[in-house]
Amino acid sequence: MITRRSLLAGIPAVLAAKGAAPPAPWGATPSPRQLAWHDLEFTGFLHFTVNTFTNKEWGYGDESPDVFNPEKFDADAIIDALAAAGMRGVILTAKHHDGFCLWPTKTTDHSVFYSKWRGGKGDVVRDISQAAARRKMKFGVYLSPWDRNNAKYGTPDYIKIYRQQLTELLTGYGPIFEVWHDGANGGDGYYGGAREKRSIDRNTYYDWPKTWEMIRAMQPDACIFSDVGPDIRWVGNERGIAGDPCWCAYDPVGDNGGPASPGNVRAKESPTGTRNGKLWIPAECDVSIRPGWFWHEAENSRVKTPRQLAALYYQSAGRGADFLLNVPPNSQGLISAEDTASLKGFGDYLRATFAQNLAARAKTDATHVRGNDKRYGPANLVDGLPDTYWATDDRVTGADVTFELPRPARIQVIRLREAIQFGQRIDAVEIERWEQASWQPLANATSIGPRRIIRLDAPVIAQRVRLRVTQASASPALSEFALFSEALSA
Ligand code: FUL
Ligand code: CA
Repeated sequence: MITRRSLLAGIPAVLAAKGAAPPAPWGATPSPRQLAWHDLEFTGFLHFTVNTFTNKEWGYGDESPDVFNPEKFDADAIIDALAAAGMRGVILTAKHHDGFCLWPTKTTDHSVFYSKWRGGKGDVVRDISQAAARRKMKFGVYLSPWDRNNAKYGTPDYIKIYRQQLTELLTGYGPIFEVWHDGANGGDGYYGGAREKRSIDRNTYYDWPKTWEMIRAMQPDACIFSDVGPDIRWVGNERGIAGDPCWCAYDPVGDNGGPASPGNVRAKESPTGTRNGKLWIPAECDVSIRPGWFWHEAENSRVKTPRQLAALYYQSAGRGADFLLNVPPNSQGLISAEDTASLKGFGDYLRATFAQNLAARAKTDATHVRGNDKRYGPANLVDGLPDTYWATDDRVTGADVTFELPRPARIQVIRLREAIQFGQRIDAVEIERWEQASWQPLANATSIGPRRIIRLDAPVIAQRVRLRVTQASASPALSEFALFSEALSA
């Protein structure tokens, strides 16, 4: 009898398999929850609390809950303003350093429940999470570890309270995509009337590993953000600017060279990450649309313009980080007209610029294709599909792809994406255009990762473009090469 086994016997495994196997992952690789987070690219931050009414950036914790009274609070209007900019997620300060909770928590009387707002029946966390869900935006929470109101702050009892607050937030408001732990910690505060300075040991006080285990159990898909990850790292500045290069791998080190923890990190490495690092902890760029994190009337004329937001987008999302833009609701509980206009202008710019990939119908040709197998061919770079990629054989770490566009095009923005499920493999690329019978340099870049967007100083006209992978730590695997002409509005 002829069996399948006997037919295959003696045929080398590579030939017996259908085509070449995908590349083996190299170095640190993202988890599924991190892959989903990378796809968000641009998210919003809402800083909102008693400070919005007291004109402060850091509340002392002695505010009367009644000062919180956003009479026209409209979660749908807030979410609409963020969605108009193209944001795909939103993170709310459920509790800032003042300790005032925007939901009716059972853990403290410093909350909306004890305010006159909506007769104590209001719940900002509920309303924002539901409005986000209606708009298909992901919802996340910021819960300040430092609590300047709580009498127990500095004792082990406060850690129980903090975890109880997290439990309320992570079990009561649907799916959470990101949990944000601020590094600012300790110092003076109201502390239940003690009005004193309290210092904690940043490495040990919070027992973060245990808290993170609890978050995993309650919301396994949530990414945990802090100065040191474990899923997402702070980029090391509050200006919204990632390093260049910006590696997704990052092995954090404490201020003094010892172990790192939230609030204790050697921040000079945060913008770039660690080439060859063991852990995949990509950067997030948090920055405010205004000078302050909270709304202040005096800053209404200092809202960043669409042009400034576009520059930040290229310096954050364009370097493979996520762009987290803070837009603080005002004391009425709405996004001010200045911010709304700027968000809309920036959203229009993004939509117009990235609407059409000029390379989408290009003819592609590569110097190397993995196993000469079409499944890894260069057409995968321009098919608009995130899961298909061009790859080379394992031993090939330098290769070129040419793109022949149907007609000459005006190009100003170039976007590349690696197939990061296999790690961040590429160290450097060059991009050229064919001009006057030779290849002329157009742009170059180092780290790519989930995204590299290059904005040229001025538009160029080109019909033939060449991508050269000039340095790679492992055979390249890229899922996208796209060309755009920039919208003029920003
Ligand atoms: C900082 C905080 O102290 C600011 O108030 C703000 O929340 C910013 C995002 O993080 O560390
Ligand atoms: Ca593709």
